[in-house]
Amino acid sequence: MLPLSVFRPAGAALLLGLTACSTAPATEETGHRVTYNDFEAVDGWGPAVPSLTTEKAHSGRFAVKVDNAVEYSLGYANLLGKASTARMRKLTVRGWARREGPDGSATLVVQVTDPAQGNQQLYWEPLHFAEQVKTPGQWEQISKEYTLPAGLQASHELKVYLWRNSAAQPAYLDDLTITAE
Ligand SMILES: [Ca+2]
Repeated sequence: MLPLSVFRPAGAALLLGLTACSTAPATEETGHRVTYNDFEAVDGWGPAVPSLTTEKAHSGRFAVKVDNAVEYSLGYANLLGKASTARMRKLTVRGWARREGPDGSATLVVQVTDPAQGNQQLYWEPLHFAEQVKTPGQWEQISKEYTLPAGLQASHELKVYLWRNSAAQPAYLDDLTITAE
């Protein structure tokens, strides 16, 4: 047996590791980060954001919400060439989501359009809350990989946002991270 003192540094390192993991996504972040938003620094900047709310938040005070009055949340929208210098083949979206009732139709949308062609839709893929947000009234981690189609160009636009869809009760999103490979 090794003397106990040998184990102390390892034990300390393990504790640090556990502390770090408690706030990190459960799944390892791969690729490079395109963007992150905890919605804490949005209030008061630029035009009013109807989806910004302090009703519920996973981090800090703010999250975004969709409900009967707000169809789409504040989202990420950027040309692919600005979102990433490398060609994106796969996107991973991670975040924390919450729905207030049994209706799980609220949807996190990943979309690519062509602004030069009247925003023609080139890609559209949903993450239905019903698939991953199992318990109403609780924050749950969501995560999905999106394989983008071949042929997308730097001038095409990536959009990621929360859509009410037909949800009868409010749905919330916070701490959104988008990574690309
Ligand atoms: Ca927040």
